[in-house]
Amino acid sequence: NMTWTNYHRLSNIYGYMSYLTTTYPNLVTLINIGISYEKRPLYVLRISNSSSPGTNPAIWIDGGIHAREWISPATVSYFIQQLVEVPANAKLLQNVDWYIMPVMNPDGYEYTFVKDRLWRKTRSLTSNPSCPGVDPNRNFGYKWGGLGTSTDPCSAVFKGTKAFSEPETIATSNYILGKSSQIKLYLTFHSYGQYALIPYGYDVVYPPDYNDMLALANKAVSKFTKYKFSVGSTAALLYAAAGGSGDWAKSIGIKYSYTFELADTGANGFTLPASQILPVGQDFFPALDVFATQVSAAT
Ligand code: 0X9
Ligand code: ZN
Repeated sequence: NMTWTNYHRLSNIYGYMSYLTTTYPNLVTLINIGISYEKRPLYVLRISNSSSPGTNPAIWIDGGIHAREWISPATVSYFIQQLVEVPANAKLLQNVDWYIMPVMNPDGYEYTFVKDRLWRKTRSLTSNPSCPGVDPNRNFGYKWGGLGTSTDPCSAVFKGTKAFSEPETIATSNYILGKSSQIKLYLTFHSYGQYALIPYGYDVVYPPDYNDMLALANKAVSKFTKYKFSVGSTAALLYAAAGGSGDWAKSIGIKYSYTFELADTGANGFTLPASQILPVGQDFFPALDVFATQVSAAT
């Protein structure tokens, strides 16, 4: 019941995750890590061929932080399909566990189907009843409230009332923290612009191991044949924005943390035609091999 020729409602994506769990019980585990503001479950899929899952070095992937960026959940669920259902890709599971959350902001995602295609934020009540929602990518707890954030609930980059005010961001961060010694690499998928963004984004500040992070990102994007990505420091290449998940992942000690802005570069923007889901997914997938190789070599 899953395809990559159309964008799917949340129930379809969750249905596919639960189908995989039933069909491949030795490979796939569905983990409910919490509940959204509107009481939808927050699901992570663990893919592991290990007899004791949780012991291999791991890669975390999330999508759907921003509701309108539909290519993100579509691409992340394509990765799931490739990792689980294509036997030729089993080598990517060798000594690596994968934790994949296709839709971090399910309330916002559903809202883009039923009410407002260009909604970005969560759907929580704010101090202004006519302006719901917090920008989840301004709500993570590292340099929260700094540059590129707003205190105005009506803003698209409203930071919330405190770091991790949102059930979606606190559940995600708590889950990742619980696995932080296992998770060696953090990938978060957004659109659009075709960027591979390296921390930090809160300001033009480079981590001490920036060059390691840059080298791996360059190796990954060198696999792409169709879409050309720009690689660099978030704040230098894009703009300064504090409270992003990529900065937070780096701050808790995950050495490799990347924010990918998928296709396109603006022709369609957030409303990328569904005919590009497969091209985007297929072009990106070989980069996951680069990341898996890096993570498994480090141990
Ligand atoms: O502004 C954002 O949250 C991201 N761009 S988007 O168009 N998808 O909204 C970029 C986030 C970059 N990362 C950090 N600022 N840490
Ligand atoms: Zn985004």
